[in-house]
Amino acid sequence: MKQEKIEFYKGPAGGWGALNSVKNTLLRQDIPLKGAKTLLSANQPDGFDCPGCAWPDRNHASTFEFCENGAKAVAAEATERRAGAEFFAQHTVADLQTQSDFWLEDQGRLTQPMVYDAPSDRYQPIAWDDAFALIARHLNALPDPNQAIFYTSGRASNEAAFLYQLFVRQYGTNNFPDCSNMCHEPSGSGMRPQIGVGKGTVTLHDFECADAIFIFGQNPGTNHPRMLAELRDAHKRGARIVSFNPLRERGLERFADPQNKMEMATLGSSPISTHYFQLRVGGDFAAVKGMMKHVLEQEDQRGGVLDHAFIAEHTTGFEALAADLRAESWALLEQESGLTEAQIRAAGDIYIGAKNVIACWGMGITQHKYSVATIQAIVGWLMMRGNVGREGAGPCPVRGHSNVQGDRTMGIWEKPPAALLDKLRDVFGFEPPRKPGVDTVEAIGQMLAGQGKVFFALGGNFAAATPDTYETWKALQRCDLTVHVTTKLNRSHLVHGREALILPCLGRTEIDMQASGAQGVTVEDSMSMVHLSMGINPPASEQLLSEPAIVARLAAATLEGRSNTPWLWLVEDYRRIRDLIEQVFPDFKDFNTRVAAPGGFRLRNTASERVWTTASGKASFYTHPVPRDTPSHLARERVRDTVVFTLLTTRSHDQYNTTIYGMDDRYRGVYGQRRVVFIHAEDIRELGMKDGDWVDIQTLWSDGQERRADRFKLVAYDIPRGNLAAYYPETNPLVPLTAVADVAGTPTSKSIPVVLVRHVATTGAEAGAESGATGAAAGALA
Ligand SMILES: Nc1nc2c(c(=O)[nH]1)N[C@H]1C(S)=C(S)[C@@H](COP(=O)(O)OP(=O)(O)OC[C@H]3O[C@@H](n4cnc5c(=O)[nH]c(N)nc54)[C@H](O)[C@@H]3O)O[C@H]1N2
Ligand SMILES: Nc1nc2c(c(=O)[nH]1)N[C@H]1C(S)=C(S)[C@@H](COP(=O)(O)OP(=O)(O)OC[C@H]3O[C@@H](n4cnc5c(=O)[nH]c(N)nc54)[C@H](O)[C@@H]3O)O[C@H]1N2
Ligand SMILES: [Mo]
Repeated sequence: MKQEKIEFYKGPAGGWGALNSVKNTLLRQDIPLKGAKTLLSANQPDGFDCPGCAWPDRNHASTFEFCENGAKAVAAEATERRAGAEFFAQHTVADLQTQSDFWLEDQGRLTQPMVYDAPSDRYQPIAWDDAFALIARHLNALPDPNQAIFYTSGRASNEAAFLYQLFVRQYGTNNFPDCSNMCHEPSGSGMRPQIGVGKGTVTLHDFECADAIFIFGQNPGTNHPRMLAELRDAHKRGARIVSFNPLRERGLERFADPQNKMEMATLGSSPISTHYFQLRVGGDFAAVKGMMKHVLEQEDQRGGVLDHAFIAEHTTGFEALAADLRAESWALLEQESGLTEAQIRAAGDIYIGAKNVIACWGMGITQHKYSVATIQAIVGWLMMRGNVGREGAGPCPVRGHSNVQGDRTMGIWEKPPAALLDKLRDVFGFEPPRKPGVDTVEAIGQMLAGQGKVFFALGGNFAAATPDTYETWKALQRCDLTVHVTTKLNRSHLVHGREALILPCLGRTEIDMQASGAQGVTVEDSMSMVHLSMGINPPASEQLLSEPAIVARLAAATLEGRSNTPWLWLVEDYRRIRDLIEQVFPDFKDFNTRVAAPGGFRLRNTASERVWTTASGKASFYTHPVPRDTPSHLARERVRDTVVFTLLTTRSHDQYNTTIYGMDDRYRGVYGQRRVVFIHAEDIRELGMKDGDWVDIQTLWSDGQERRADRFKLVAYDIPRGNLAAYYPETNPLVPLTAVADVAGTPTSKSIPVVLVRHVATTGAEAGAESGATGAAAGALA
């Protein structure tokens, strides 16, 4: 294992550091040559869509767009390593539970379907048909289809997702928790009633025309590296790039483009942010409200600031908002945002000085109790100067998983609109269930209550990604059957129901051969561009099935004699699935033809045309009070005679959600370790501790239940006082199931009230726990 160290990173984001890191990743996966070929195909006209993030690429036609973390995502899938039947014969599940999340995925690609055998506590091979029969038997034995839960992770293609929702609704439930519930759900919940669409309205072209780009709570250098090139270009044009983030993220500061020979040769780099506001965790609502107040005051003083024509013609609610803003106190806004009035006014002046403004946001905005209100404030702030539905301007929630937006478009939605259900009824001739289903957090509650009997996951890592880890594990273990469609071994396969299946599938980089030939699938990126993705590598094993094939065969087995959908015929040629998608969703008119064009096509986005499909037919300004009961508010108060901190959980540079690629977080200067907690130097002193000391983190929550994550190293960091940051998923045991965003139900993983206690070493073998993630705690359950 690499040496642990903490060392300030002097380089820019990207640059040689990125190239070096990719080289090491390929070597680790034993794939120097094939890896390189695979990488060249990502986001190319005839290649596959990068399984990394949902940031769009330029027409799928540019020269090779290098992206370090995209390369890591591809390499993880194209690895030469395999975890087949022999691997499972060698290890009991109890054995595997003691391994780290990093180790589990590092065993390589799964090669054949496996079923859990209780007497030997091992997974054993099972034939595909037997696996489908087993699931069908369980599903058909349930007294109520709502006792089955169907999770989706956002890598699933449109074709897989469409078939899946159709199957599950024919089976009889809307129980569709998905990763989006933990991610951008508040963006949809906030914007849909407000402007009629739950997606961003901007395109890459708008980025070329923006005069100011505000980035709230997002770390593109790690999570959407291709966005940096866009920001760098905007900066060069003279656009203002304004970041709001409690941490000083390297990718928001400087960037060297690995594509730029000059920058690489001279070790040059370009600045990204022109302004950086280091607000406190959860302070965005107050900061945005402050900017709105400033805009209004400027209008009152000198006029010509608001877009009166837009407000009059297109919106409702402005008068109420204006009255509320006028009455708002600067003292409260300062206290809650952690910024000074002068700083907020300065940010407001940048906004006023820019003709076209884009607002981007990520998990730093969505994973809070007041996320929906904050998003509605951001959109309202944009609307004050007509920055919605106009070239160069608009809201841009930057999605995570590469097809999470498409999955929702396809109907992976636990609260489906009646219009979607009516359409499914008309096209497929069945009566879809009308009762809303459960989201991710509700699903855990349902399983805990013994009312969730079958848990099926199309991808993802439910056991590690969700909050309140040990409660979630109990929930999964109460099921009669847990099933995971997956590419690699992960925690969720080891925390299983009475019976359990692992169903290995093709990855997006692989050739998907069906009766009519090699198939492409479609995905929708963060800017509503829909395009084809064709795998180019031979499958990791001959026994893998594609996700659409798995869903179709499961549907045929479960609904035998009850469904008139020709499941098996559909997967012979995915164009047939796309024809059905077109029948259900009019926006996909001429789907097969349009998606064949290079770069695909953009789905209609009514808000970007200033057509408001809302209840009032207009866009709405909402008035929300500044929250006073956030953990930040508690911060720096003393409870049990110690300081209460607000903990945010985030991603390191070497991970993809629960998939840990390595133990470094280069841009934050952390090497060879993950159990660190970033903290202000003065706070360390106040605790009577020193940099590098070990602490246990404990949650303060009203239910009095103990929640803790032990043995984290204090790292003095440039972070506001009273705030802490640590990596997910290690910190998920700290997030209470009941800590969710208003309206959206998203776990508040960016604001957990915690206290720090000095760690007392108990065993000499603790170093083993260092290797990452929830693995170390697995024993706690047994
Ligand atoms: N390489 C890689 N790429 C990924 C992923 C990955 O894990 N690895 N995950 C994918 C997924 S599913 C998603 S959703 C996205 C996630 O991408 P991001 O949205 O960037 O998610 P996080 O890493 O959680 O980082 C959130 C940022 O918000 C800041 N922040 C935290 N709290 C606050 C706050 O209260 N206010 C403000 N203003 N900022 C705050 C943090 O300091 C951090 O910079 O990335 C996607 N792309
Ligand atoms: N504390 C805390 N918790 C969080 C977050 C946070 O910031 N803080 N972020 C939340 C967010 S934004 C998200 S999106 C969720 C992520 O939640 P999930 O989407 O459930 O988790 P992932 O880690 O992305 O899933 C990784 C697994 O997907 C499987 N996989 C990979 N590729 C494929 C494929 O092509 N097909 C199939 N079937 N399986 C595949 C692999 O087995 C891999 O182990 O986590 C959430 N949880
Ligand atoms: Mo996400």
